[in-house]
Amino acid sequence: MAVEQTLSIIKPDAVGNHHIGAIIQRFEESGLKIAALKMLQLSREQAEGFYAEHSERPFFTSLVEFMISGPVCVQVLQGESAVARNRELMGATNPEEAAPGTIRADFATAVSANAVHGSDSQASARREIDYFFAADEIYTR
Ligand code: DAT
Ligand code: MG
Repeated sequence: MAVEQTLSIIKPDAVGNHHIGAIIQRFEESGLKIAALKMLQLSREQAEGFYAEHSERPFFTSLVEFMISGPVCVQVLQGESAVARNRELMGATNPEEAAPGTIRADFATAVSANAVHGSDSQASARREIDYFFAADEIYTR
């Protein structure tokens, strides 16, 4: 096992439903450290660039509209196997398929409004962290 960093986003539905604190608590209680944290309103261009890998998918336009529908909370999580552990905490993309006790099972309302994003590999984590944070905004101690 190795210490990794991963990018997490609390999406506009969960921010709007006042779940920021409950979600961050799950990260911290699982041993994932918050190494960076910011709240921001994504521009359309930022959201399209972030989800560029999905640009040909039928849900791309609605995904971008959703991601810019309100502010998001973006954080870098750090810890042993952080990428996989965050995905476990999140649960399946579709909340109807998410295991009980996962963030998406408890806070998501639809596949299109599923409360959180998490990087799916160490390579995408590096790209996604760099997309939102400068090196001096990340506290690795
Ligand atoms: P994940 O967020 O679990 O990594 P993904 O990368 O496959 O899932 O898709 C990115 C986001 O796109 C997902 O969180 C919600 C949206 N999405 C995925 N599949 C969808 C679908 N069938 N209908 C509507 N939105 C979808
Ligand atoms: Mg994904």
